[in-house]
Amino acid sequence: MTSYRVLLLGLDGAGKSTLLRHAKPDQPRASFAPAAAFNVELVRCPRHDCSDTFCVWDVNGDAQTRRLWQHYALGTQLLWWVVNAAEAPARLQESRDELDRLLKEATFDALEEVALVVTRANDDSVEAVADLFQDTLMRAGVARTRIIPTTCMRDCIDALLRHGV
Ligand SMILES: Nc1nc2c(ncn2[C@@H]2O[C@H](COP(=O)(O)OP(=O)(O)OP(=O)(O)O)[C@@H](O)[C@H]2O)c(=O)[nH]1
Ligand SMILES: [Mg+2]
Repeated sequence: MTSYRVLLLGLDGAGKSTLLRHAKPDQPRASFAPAAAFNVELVRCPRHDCSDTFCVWDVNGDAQTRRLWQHYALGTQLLWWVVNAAEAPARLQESRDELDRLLKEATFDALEEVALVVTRANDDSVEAVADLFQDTLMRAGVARTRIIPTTCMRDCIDALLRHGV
Protein backbone atom coordinates (compact mmCIF):
# COMPACT_ATOMS: atom_id res chain seq x y z
CA MET A 1 0.00 0.00 0.00
CA THR A 2 1.33 3.42 -0.92
CA SER A 3 0.13 6.75 0.38
CA TYR A 4 0.57 9.63 -2.04
CA ARG A 5 0.43 13.29 -1.24
CA VAL A 6 -1.22 15.08 -4.16
CA LEU A 7 -1.33 18.81 -4.77
CA LEU A 8 -4.17 19.88 -7.06
CA LEU A 9 -3.50 23.38 -8.38
CA GLY A 10 -4.42 25.61 -11.30
CA LEU A 11 -6.20 28.89 -11.98
CA ASP A 12 -9.56 29.71 -10.43
CA GLY A 13 -12.37 27.95 -12.30
CA ALA A 14 -10.06 25.35 -13.82
CA GLY A 15 -12.14 22.55 -12.29
CA LYS A 16 -10.04 21.41 -9.30
CA SER A 17 -12.81 21.22 -6.72
CA THR A 18 -15.19 19.65 -9.25
CA LEU A 19 -12.63 16.89 -9.82
CA LEU A 20 -12.22 16.30 -6.10
CA ARG A 21 -15.95 16.45 -5.41
CA HIS A 22 -16.58 13.73 -8.00
CA ALA A 23 -13.92 11.57 -6.37
CA LYS A 24 -15.69 11.92 -3.01
CA PRO A 25 -19.40 11.81 -3.93
CA ASP A 26 -20.40 11.02 -0.35
CA GLN A 27 -18.99 14.28 1.00
CA PRO A 28 -21.45 16.97 2.05
CA ARG A 29 -21.12 19.96 -0.23
CA ALA A 30 -20.52 22.19 2.79
CA SER A 31 -17.00 20.76 3.05
CA PHE A 32 -16.28 22.49 -0.25
CA ALA A 33 -17.37 25.89 1.03
CA PRO A 34 -15.99 28.62 -1.25
CA ALA A 35 -14.86 30.61 1.80
CA ALA A 36 -12.12 28.07 2.56
CA ALA A 37 -8.77 28.54 0.83
CA PHE A 38 -8.34 24.81 0.40
CA ASN A 39 -10.01 21.41 0.60
CA VAL A 40 -8.16 18.32 1.70
CA GLU A 41 -9.57 14.84 1.21
CA LEU A 42 -8.33 11.28 1.52
CA VAL A 43 -9.23 9.47 -1.71
CA ARG A 44 -8.92 5.68 -1.85
CA CYS A 45 -7.83 4.05 -5.05
CA PRO A 46 -11.04 3.11 -6.94
CA ARG A 47 -9.52 -0.19 -8.10
CA HIS A 48 -10.61 -3.19 -6.07
CA ASP A 49 -7.15 -4.76 -6.16
CA CYS A 50 -5.38 -1.65 -4.91
CA SER A 51 -5.18 -0.22 -1.42
CA ASP A 52 -3.25 2.94 -2.27
CA THR A 53 -4.50 6.19 -0.80
CA PHE A 54 -4.25 9.73 -2.08
CA CYS A 55 -4.22 12.66 0.29
CA VAL A 56 -5.37 15.39 -2.09
CA TRP A 57 -4.85 19.07 -1.32
CA ASP A 58 -7.02 21.31 -3.51
CA VAL A 59 -5.94 24.91 -3.02
CA ASN A 60 -7.95 27.76 -4.56
CA GLY A 61 -6.61 29.48 -7.64
CA ASP A 62 -7.68 33.08 -7.11
CA ALA A 63 -4.90 35.66 -7.28
CA GLN A 64 -4.76 36.13 -3.51
CA THR A 65 -4.52 32.43 -2.65
CA ARG A 66 -1.94 31.70 -5.39
CA ARG A 67 0.64 33.37 -3.17
CA LEU A 68 0.09 30.56 -0.63
CA TRP A 69 0.58 27.70 -3.09
CA GLN A 70 4.28 27.35 -2.42
CA HIS A 71 3.57 26.53 1.23
CA TYR A 72 1.88 23.26 0.20
CA ALA A 73 4.89 22.02 -1.79
CA LEU A 74 6.87 20.17 0.92
CA GLY A 75 6.19 16.45 0.84
CA THR A 76 4.13 16.62 -2.34
CA GLN A 77 4.78 13.62 -4.60
CA LEU A 78 2.21 14.27 -7.31
CA LEU A 79 1.45 17.76 -8.64
CA TRP A 80 -1.73 17.69 -10.71
CA TRP A 81 -2.06 21.00 -12.53
CA VAL A 82 -5.61 21.57 -13.76
CA VAL A 83 -6.09 23.56 -16.98
CA ASN A 84 -9.47 24.49 -18.44
CA ALA A 85 -8.80 24.11 -22.17
CA ALA A 86 -11.90 26.11 -23.08
CA GLU A 87 -10.41 29.32 -21.70
CA ALA A 88 -9.02 32.19 -23.78
CA PRO A 89 -5.35 32.03 -24.86
CA ALA A 90 -4.37 34.74 -22.36
CA ARG A 91 -5.71 32.68 -19.48
CA LEU A 92 -3.93 29.57 -20.73
CA GLN A 93 -0.68 31.54 -20.82
CA GLU A 94 -1.40 32.85 -17.33
CA SER A 95 -1.81 29.26 -16.16
CA ARG A 96 1.49 28.26 -17.79
CA ASP A 97 3.26 31.27 -16.23
CA GLU A 98 1.90 30.43 -12.78
CA LEU A 99 3.15 26.83 -13.08
CA ASP A 100 6.53 28.12 -14.23
CA ARG A 101 6.73 30.45 -11.26
CA LEU A 102 5.63 27.81 -8.77
CA LEU A 103 8.20 25.29 -9.99
CA LYS A 104 10.91 27.93 -9.68
CA GLU A 105 9.94 29.35 -6.31
CA ALA A 106 8.56 26.45 -4.29
CA THR A 107 10.59 23.76 -2.55
CA PHE A 108 9.31 20.45 -3.86
CA ASP A 109 11.49 18.01 -1.95
CA ALA A 110 9.61 14.83 -2.93
CA LEU A 111 8.09 15.60 -6.31
CA GLU A 112 7.84 12.61 -8.67
CA GLU A 113 5.24 13.70 -11.17
CA VAL A 114 3.77 16.79 -12.76
CA ALA A 115 0.56 16.00 -14.64
CA LEU A 116 -1.49 18.47 -16.65
CA VAL A 117 -5.13 17.60 -16.05
CA VAL A 118 -6.91 19.20 -18.99
CA THR A 119 -10.63 19.82 -18.46
CA ARG A 120 -13.18 20.80 -21.11
CA ALA A 121 -10.83 19.39 -23.71
CA ASN A 122 -11.11 18.30 -27.31
CA ASP A 123 -8.30 16.91 -29.49
CA ASP A 124 -7.25 20.33 -30.80
CA SER A 125 -7.29 22.06 -27.46
CA VAL A 126 -5.32 19.29 -25.74
CA GLU A 127 -2.68 19.63 -28.42
CA ALA A 128 -2.58 23.41 -27.98
CA VAL A 129 -2.23 23.07 -24.19
CA ALA A 130 0.50 20.44 -24.62
CA ASP A 131 2.44 22.76 -26.93
CA LEU A 132 2.05 25.72 -24.62
CA PHE A 133 3.26 23.82 -21.54
CA GLN A 134 5.94 21.74 -23.26
CA ASP A 135 8.96 23.76 -22.16
CA THR A 136 7.66 24.19 -18.63
CA LEU A 137 7.16 20.44 -18.24
CA MET A 138 10.60 19.71 -19.69
CA ARG A 139 12.20 22.07 -17.20
CA ALA A 140 10.25 20.67 -14.25
CA GLY A 141 13.05 18.23 -13.42
CA VAL A 142 10.78 15.39 -12.32
CA ALA A 143 10.77 11.71 -13.17
CA ARG A 144 7.44 11.87 -15.03
CA THR A 145 5.23 14.38 -16.74
CA ARG A 146 1.83 13.50 -18.17
CA ILE A 147 -1.04 15.16 -19.98
CA ILE A 148 -4.40 13.74 -18.93
CA PRO A 149 -7.53 15.08 -20.65
CA THR A 150 -10.25 14.34 -18.11
CA THR A 151 -12.58 15.67 -15.47
CA CYS A 152 -12.32 12.46 -13.48
CA MET A 153 -9.73 11.80 -10.81
CA ARG A 154 -9.87 8.08 -11.53
CA ASP A 155 -8.17 8.77 -14.87
CA CYS A 156 -5.32 10.53 -13.06
CA ILE A 157 -4.92 7.57 -10.70
CA ASP A 158 -5.17 5.05 -13.57
CA ALA A 159 -2.45 6.90 -15.50
CA LEU A 160 -0.19 6.68 -12.45
CA LEU A 161 -0.81 2.99 -11.84
CA ARG A 162 -0.63 2.03 -15.52
CA HIS A 163 2.81 3.42 -16.15
CA GLY A 164 4.32 2.80 -12.75
CA VAL A 165 5.84 5.11 -10.25
N1 LIG B 1 -18.80 22.46 -18.60
C1 LIG B 1 -17.92 22.14 -17.66
N2 LIG B 1 -17.91 22.88 -16.52
C2 LIG B 1 -17.01 22.55 -15.57
C3 LIG B 1 -16.09 21.48 -15.73
N3 LIG B 1 -15.32 21.41 -14.61
C4 LIG B 1 -15.75 22.40 -13.80
N4 LIG B 1 -16.77 23.08 -14.36
C5 LIG B 1 -17.48 24.22 -13.79
O1 LIG B 1 -16.53 25.27 -13.64
C6 LIG B 1 -16.80 25.98 -12.44
C7 LIG B 1 -15.56 26.11 -11.59
O2 LIG B 1 -15.12 24.82 -11.23
P1 LIG B 1 -14.36 24.54 -9.85
O3 LIG B 1 -14.16 23.07 -9.77
O4 LIG B 1 -15.05 25.19 -8.71
O5 LIG B 1 -12.99 25.28 -10.13
P2 LIG B 1 -11.72 25.39 -9.18
O6 LIG B 1 -10.55 25.04 -10.02
O7 LIG B 1 -11.91 24.60 -7.94
O8 LIG B 1 -11.67 26.96 -8.89
P3 LIG B 1 -11.16 27.75 -7.57
O9 LIG B 1 -11.57 26.99 -6.36
O10 LIG B 1 -11.80 29.09 -7.69
O11 LIG B 1 -9.67 27.84 -7.69
C8 LIG B 1 -17.93 25.25 -11.72
O12 LIG B 1 -19.12 25.96 -11.95
C9 LIG B 1 -17.98 23.90 -12.40
O13 LIG B 1 -19.31 23.39 -12.44
C10 LIG B 1 -16.14 20.73 -16.94
O14 LIG B 1 -15.38 19.80 -17.17
N5 LIG B 1 -17.07 21.12 -17.87
MG1 LIG C 1 -11.98 25.13 -5.94
